[in-house]
Amino acid sequence: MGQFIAKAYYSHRNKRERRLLMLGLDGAGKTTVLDLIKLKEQVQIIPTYISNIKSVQYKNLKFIIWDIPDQKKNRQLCDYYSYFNHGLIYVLDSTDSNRMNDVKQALKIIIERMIGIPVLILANKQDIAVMSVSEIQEKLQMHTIKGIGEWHIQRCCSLNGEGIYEGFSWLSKVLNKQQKQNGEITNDGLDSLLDILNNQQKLQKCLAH
Ligand code: G3D
Ligand code: MG
Repeated sequence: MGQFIAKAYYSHRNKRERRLLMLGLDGAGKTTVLDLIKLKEQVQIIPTYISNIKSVQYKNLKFIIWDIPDQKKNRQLCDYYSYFNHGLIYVLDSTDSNRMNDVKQALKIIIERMIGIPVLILANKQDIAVMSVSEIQEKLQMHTIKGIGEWHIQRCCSLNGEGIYEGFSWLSKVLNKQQKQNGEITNDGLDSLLDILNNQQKLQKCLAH
């Protein structure tokens, strides 16, 4: 089955593909963000049997996004992150000031593992927010994280789409700029993806705990 999945994946691959992780605490709005883009951009779900990996076309880029359900419960999944190393979309709930320390910790852990990765922070639920972007910026202290690359905090509301496209636009610009500087991205890390595909049981076990 692994071979079949890999074949299906290859057929969807193109040169401008970028593999992104989408993280955030439970309830932050990750799935809502992806559903919104899916509706507007006619998403094509990769025919793999891994849940929550979606392919989203955005302008000249194809994003392969892995929406990980609950990072806190799934620390073992960190082993699988390396394939999705072109960018990080971190969704946070702008109404949840009590958990900003958890967010700060989670960002630190992931960014220190993935030095220099561009980070788009979606400050979601701005329709009912209790924190503004400048307050969020103050709480997160992003510049103090070791190995931080380019980052941006985007205010947004994934219920009505406000700010989501501006955020993706920022990320596209950074990724296109990096491509100009570093040349076309090669298929590095493909082995890691195949590992993921071939270790379904192990992955499901991680997700279940
Ligand atoms: P997750 O995938 O990060 O766990 P979800 O989060 O996408 O499932 O969203 C959790 C809840 O937050 C959902 O409500 C969803 O509708 C809501 N939500 C997501 N984005 C926004 C937003 O921008 N504004 C507001 N007001 N709510 C939002 P339910 O009621 O289904 O739990
Ligand atoms: Mg979800």
